[in-house]
Amino acid sequence: MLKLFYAPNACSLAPHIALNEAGADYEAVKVDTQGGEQRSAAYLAINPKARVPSLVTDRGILTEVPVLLGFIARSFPKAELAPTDSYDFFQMQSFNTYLASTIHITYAHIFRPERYADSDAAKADMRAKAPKSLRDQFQLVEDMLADGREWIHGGKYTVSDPYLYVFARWFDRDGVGGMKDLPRITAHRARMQTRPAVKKALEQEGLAPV
Ligand SMILES: N[C@@H](CCC(=O)N[C@@H](CS)C(=O)NCC(=O)O)C(=O)O
Repeated sequence: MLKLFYAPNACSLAPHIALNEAGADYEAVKVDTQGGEQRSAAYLAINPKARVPSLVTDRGILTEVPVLLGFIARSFPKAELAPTDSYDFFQMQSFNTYLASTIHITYAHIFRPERYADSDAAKADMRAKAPKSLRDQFQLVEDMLADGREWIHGGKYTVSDPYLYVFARWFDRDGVGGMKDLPRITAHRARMQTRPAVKKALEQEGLAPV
C-alpha cells in the first residue's frame, strides 16, 4: 500500500488530494514539521532532504511534489488526472515545475528566509521583496485562466489543479500581502473546494476551506 508522509497545509496537500481523486488505497502519515520531526533520524531514513512530502511505494520512496503528482496520475490512469499525450503531459509537468521551482521558492523567501541568508537585514530584504515577485509570478497563472477555462490546462482537471490550490491557499498567510486582484485563481480555489476529494483531504489534515 502507498504511504504518504505529509504536514497539514504544506505542499504535500497536492499529492494528498491527488491520491483521493485517484481513489487510491493509501495510508497518510502526519509529520510534525513545526516540531522538527522532519529532522528526526526516523524521518531522515525515509527522506534525507528533511522535507515533506514523501511517498513510499512498493518499489521505493519518491520525493518532490511534481514527481509524486506525475506518479499518481500515471499509476491510476482510470482517474484521468493527466493527459495521455506525451507533449501535453510534459506541458502539465512544465506548469508543475514552475510552481515548484519558482512560486514555492518565492514563498520560502517569506516563510523560511533562514534557508537563504543569515543576517536579519538580508532576511528582512527577502521578505520585503518576495510579495511583489510572487504577485508577478501569479499573474502568469491568472493569464492562463483568462479564456474562462475551468481547470488550469483547459476543460479537464489534472494534478496541476490541486498543486495550484495549495499555493492559492497560502495567499492570506502572514507576510504574503494577500495577493489581491487575482479573481480567476481565487475562483479556481473556490471550485477546488467543491470537489469531494479536496473536502476529504482538508478533513484528513484538519484544515478549513479558505
Ligand atoms: N522541492 C520540494 C519542496 C518540499 C518542501 O519544501 N516541503 C516543505 C513543506 S511545503 C517542508 O517540508 N518544510 C519543512 C522544512 O523546511 O523544514 C518538493 O517539491 O517536494
